[in-house]
Amino acid sequence: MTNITPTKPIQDLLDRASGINQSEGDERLKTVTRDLLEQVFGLIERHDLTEDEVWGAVSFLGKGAEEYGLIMPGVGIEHFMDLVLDARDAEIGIDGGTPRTIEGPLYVEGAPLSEGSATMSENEDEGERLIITGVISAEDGTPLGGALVDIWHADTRGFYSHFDPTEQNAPYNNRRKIRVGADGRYEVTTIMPSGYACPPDGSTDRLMTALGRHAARPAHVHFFADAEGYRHLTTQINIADDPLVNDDFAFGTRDGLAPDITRENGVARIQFDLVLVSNAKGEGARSHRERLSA
Ligand code: MBD
Ligand code: FE
Repeated sequence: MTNITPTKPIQDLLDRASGINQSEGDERLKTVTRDLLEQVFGLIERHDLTEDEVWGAVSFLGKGAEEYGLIMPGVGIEHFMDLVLDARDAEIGIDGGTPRTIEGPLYVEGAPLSEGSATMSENEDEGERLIITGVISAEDGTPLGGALVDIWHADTRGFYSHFDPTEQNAPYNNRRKIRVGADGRYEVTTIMPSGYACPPDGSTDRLMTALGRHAARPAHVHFFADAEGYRHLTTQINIADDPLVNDDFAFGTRDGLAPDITRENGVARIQFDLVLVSNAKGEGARSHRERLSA
């Protein structure tokens, strides 16, 4: 193992490469870039990486860039970010509310909005009928009238509208926004989703296979929730009886996010209440990541 990274010529190279000694440019970007490069230099030395390994990685990451939205959750970075946000919240005395969990890459802006309740599935899908109900409230239980929930999930084959390789999903199928009334209550009638599997032989699938892992998620339903004066919440519920419920390739399952399912007359029901935290101690806005808008 070589160890030239700490030497003066390499430290100078890092300064020059990151623009750290230039007066122009963005200070924070320079600082982070310098550190990133130093980590990469260190990595190359620590593991005696060969030229072929370095270029192989670059070419994988280049091709994988198209699937970065799947690779990020797959390698746990998106879940790690949730844990970091939790820790930052704890530092400013915020620890309540419904737990956050990963957004994933398959949200689409602009779903139809309705008041109080919605039917989510437009396609003829021979699945199990599923009704999800709940109340959006503050930590003290006060219903948050006027709050907005934005809900999205896959179909019975695990495909999402706008990302369906078979193009059988109508636009915004299984995507709805609901504005709740004074009682804070929402209700959606939909069809039980299936779990998601990464596109076969795509970068993420290949990476997971190379790591000896699988590339699938348990069935789940995504939620955004927002109310005036409250922190944004990004979360999901997992379908509790899915065999992968505790083996999600994206690490999205958290305590409190796999509610009980009751079944009667061929209809599955899930109650999922969302508790939002006041923004008095911190804004807690939704991330500004790139999102598809159809
Ligand atoms: C999904 O549906 C998803 O929610 C995540 C996080 C990753 C891949 C597919
Ligand atoms: Fe998903």
